[in-house]
Amino acid sequence: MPAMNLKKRQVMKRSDFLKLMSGAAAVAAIEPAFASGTASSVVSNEPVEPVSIATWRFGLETTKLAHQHLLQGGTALDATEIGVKLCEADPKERSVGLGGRPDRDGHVTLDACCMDHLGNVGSVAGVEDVVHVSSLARAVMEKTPHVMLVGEGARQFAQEMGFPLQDLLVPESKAEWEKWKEKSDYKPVINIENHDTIGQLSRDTEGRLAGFCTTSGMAFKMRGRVGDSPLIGPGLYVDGEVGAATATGHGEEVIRVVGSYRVVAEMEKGFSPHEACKRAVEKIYAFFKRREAGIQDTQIGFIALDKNGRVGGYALRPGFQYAVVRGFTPNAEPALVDVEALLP
Ligand code: SD4
Repeated sequence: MPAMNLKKRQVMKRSDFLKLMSGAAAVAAIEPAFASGTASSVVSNEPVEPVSIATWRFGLETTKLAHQHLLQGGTALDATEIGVKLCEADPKERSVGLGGRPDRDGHVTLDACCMDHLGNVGSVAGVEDVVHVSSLARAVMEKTPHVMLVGEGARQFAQEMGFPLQDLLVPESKAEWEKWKEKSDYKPVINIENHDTIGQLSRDTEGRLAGFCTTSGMAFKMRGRVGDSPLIGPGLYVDGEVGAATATGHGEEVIRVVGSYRVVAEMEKGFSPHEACKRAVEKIYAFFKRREAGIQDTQIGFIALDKNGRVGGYALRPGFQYAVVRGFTPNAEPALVDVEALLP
């Protein structure tokens, strides 16, 4: 990282930072990293300001949890995984993990991926019976020679890795599906049906970036349909030397422009996270116009975090929000940000 960027960074003395840590275990957890200076892109011993950002209102809880972990010296990858798992385990969140809405045949199938600052990636798609598909994606990344497993093979891998298997269809989602079957009308409802994918990005105290994206995808999708969320490039992208981005909304449109990668590429050109997200949304809109496709049922939102800790977001339509928390204050409360939109 150029020295100039370091000056801009909000830093605190290492001794002060360690005082914030609770006990020897926490100190031990961060001490080796400070001592060895293993993070390739960090040239200072000062801790970097930790930041976590996540899509939608439930990000208030997931970023808070991640931030607490970051303050204890946790890695961006661990902290982000801990955050999104909270959402996956909540049966009231109807588009992520347990309680996710099923496909048109009544099967809940989950998609997830993760990426770290070094370019390690893992992904799973169309997985049944596994709540924590984020952790399964990470297991693909860390324990296999591959980067993506799908369907029955991913479920089998989960079983081999000791992930508990359980039915993910909760009565409320089943009832919604049965009601939907009366008409079988596939029509996403902006900011209601499509609002629950969680994409979360974090920067840890060594300046490392990581991200996760996890979802049950579009409600009542065709069996076998895969959206953007498990795809490295469209749903999530992290470049440890530039920044990270993730997407929510209508996956088919995000895939078309390789959305999250596009956001990171725009940041690499020098655009702020906000501007980079805006440019990706504008590209999606341009593709709609080019194809003369109907846009009325579509919502897309991007969030981004750059290497210097700046954050931003942008959406196709109003209603998208993200949660963000930063700094060295223990138990800091995340803020909820209403995102600017391209269309009224
Ligand atoms: C998908 N992008 O499967 C997901 C859905 C989503 O907020 O993000 N909903 O297309």
